[in-house]
Amino acid sequence: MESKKTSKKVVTAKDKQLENHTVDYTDKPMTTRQGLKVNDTNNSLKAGPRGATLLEDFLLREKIHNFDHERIPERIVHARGSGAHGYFELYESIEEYSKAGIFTDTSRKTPVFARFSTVAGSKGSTDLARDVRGFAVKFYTDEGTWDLVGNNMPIFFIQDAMKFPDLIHSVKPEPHQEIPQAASAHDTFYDFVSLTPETLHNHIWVMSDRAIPRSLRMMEGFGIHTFRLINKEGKAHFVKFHWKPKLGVHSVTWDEAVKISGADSDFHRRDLWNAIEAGNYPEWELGLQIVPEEDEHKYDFDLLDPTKLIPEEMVPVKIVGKMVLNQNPENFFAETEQVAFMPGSIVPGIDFTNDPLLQGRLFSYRDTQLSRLGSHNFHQIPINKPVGEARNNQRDGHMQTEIPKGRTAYFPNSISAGCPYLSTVAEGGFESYQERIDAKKIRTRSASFNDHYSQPALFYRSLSNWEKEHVMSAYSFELGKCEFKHIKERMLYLIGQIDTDLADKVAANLGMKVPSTIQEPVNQAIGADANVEEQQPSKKKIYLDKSPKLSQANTNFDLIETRQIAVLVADGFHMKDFKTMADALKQKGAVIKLIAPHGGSVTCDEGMEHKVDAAIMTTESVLFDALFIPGGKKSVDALVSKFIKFINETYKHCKAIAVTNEGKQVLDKSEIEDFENDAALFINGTPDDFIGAIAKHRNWDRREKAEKIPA
Ligand code: HDE
Repeated sequence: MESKKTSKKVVTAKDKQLENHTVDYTDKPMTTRQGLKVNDTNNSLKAGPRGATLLEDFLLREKIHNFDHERIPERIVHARGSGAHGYFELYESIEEYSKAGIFTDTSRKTPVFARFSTVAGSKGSTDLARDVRGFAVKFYTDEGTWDLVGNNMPIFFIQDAMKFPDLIHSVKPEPHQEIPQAASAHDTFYDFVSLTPETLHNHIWVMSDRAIPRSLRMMEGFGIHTFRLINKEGKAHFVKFHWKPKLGVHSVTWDEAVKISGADSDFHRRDLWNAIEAGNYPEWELGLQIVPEEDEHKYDFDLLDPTKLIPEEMVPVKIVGKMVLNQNPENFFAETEQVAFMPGSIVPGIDFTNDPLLQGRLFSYRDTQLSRLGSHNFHQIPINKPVGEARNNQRDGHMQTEIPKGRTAYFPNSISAGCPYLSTVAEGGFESYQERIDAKKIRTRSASFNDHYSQPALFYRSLSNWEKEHVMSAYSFELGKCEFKHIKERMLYLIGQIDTDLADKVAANLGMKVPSTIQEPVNQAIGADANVEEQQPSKKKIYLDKSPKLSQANTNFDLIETRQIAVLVADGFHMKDFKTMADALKQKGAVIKLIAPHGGSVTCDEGMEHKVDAAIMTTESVLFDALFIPGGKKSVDALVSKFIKFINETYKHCKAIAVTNEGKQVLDKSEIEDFENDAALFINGTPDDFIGAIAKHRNWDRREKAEKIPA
């Protein structure tokens, strides 16, 4: 991972462009919006000190008028998000597949802006909702802007854009009472899901740990749809896009998610911001799954069906480059809020397929910007501007900020010598891929889209035991929050189609039985005249026993960079113990936080003062990855009474714990019983042991004992 210490910050063409739009008020007098210097912004103009305010007060009117209009509509989905700038660089040219500059020119550092988001919640909702995460990247390429607007899960809930409003209406707060916020655990969502079995695959991912990431920097990203890459000869290959995080894919437990939502609902936003400010720039590698056009029908699933992934064991992911996020936005609203992603923004060398979900998205994103940003000139907002100039005859409208020269705004023209002029394909003009089409116009769903059970079952089979347990608990929690028995029954039936053992366990938690059949056809997501029998989900197939790449148990476990280590200290803590451990952790890039019974500072046994990062009353164990308690009798005595919950919880969430010397006495007072046989609990252990356990993220072998801890 690059860091400020080892690398110079890369300044991209987009950085320079944004600088021209950035305003800095340092050492400057306040003015009105018209540039008039202001001498009082605290008192309105009145008829006498206690008299009525005068209509004449243009200063009051301007200030209040602006305030009245500060808000814009939040995104209908993905309202809650956090963004950052950075760049993308290519490792080696893949010109045999794509002619895009971004995929052929290894000397470029293409500027990017990435925005990560939850889907269902409002702008101010918690970061830790159980939800899909958006993973949208805007590449400001020399040939125009390319937006790869993906998610942190490789598949989607529905197969056709026509169903998107239904899906979103079902998961959003119920319309009569606007409850619940940022949560799928309610009846309308499960009513829809249980009647629409194509949702099952994405849904089981949402029940998995993927839906509660430890950090936005520790999740994968996926373009989901099958796209096309086009080379210079016009030859196409199908492609699926993957983002692989350097730090691996890691999650928190549901119990932590619930508590983090209370302790710091900006947890992910803060984590991304802090990492970048500290120079720990997050990185993802871009990978491609490439399928020759000739192989389109070779698979047991349809490549155009967005509810299906291509297992990496069938088509490996070819890593082609990396994205580094190295700069926080200057202003949240101007950049993160106003950024407008559109899957329709592509560049020569990349093209669409007929995936019916993708096709619908091509319309929606441009359209929604109008109600969000208020003008079709939204591409002129600095964050949305391409790095090259945008030049055409599209004119006027609200908030035109450019002054196009000349007397023509049409094409063809002779008055302006045909400018702006067209480019041939050889000159970089965009040409759509010439796909051969020979079909009847028809409103239906392809029968090749009918397999809704095989891939959720593959996903579940591929998980480790601890992941499976989390999935089972998530289903139980979510369905336990539903009121309608018939909805829960339908869901149990469908879960049973994925895995009978899973369904039985969830049913037991609900105090119900898995029905052997259900009355109504489970697929209402078809037309009134459709052949219901033909369109029922097809039987589960097993074309791959397991796909190990789908399990987080097989992610990277070798880094502890940016991991947050809570060190519990009070006056008199043992400096030598502390320094040995802290130096080793810092050397590996971990972040040390001193947590004390009070704020201010504490004095170690060598008489030095140390600034406290957080007092116990302002923090919680769930905000940290691991815990260290150095020795020092006086310190430990002061900790014992105040930190028991912190320690119990750290243990309960299966995190690494190290104590040295008298530090053990704090553990003795906790609910932890078995110190000896725990691979992530160290009494006077070496820093290397502790570091190894932190890198493993969690000691899931502890989970049975951990569950008994009352925290
Ligand atoms: Fe989106 N989606 N979506 N979506 N989506 C939006 O566009 C939509 C879908 C995704 O950080 C909206 O600017 C339709 C799949 C992300 O600004 C809207 C359909 C995937 C973001 C919209 C889908 C996504 C959005 C709302 C079904 C993963 C946040 C605000 C046809 C591949 C981008 C906006 C950001 C945002 C529509 C399905 C990802 C309304 C109609 C599949 C990451 O246009």
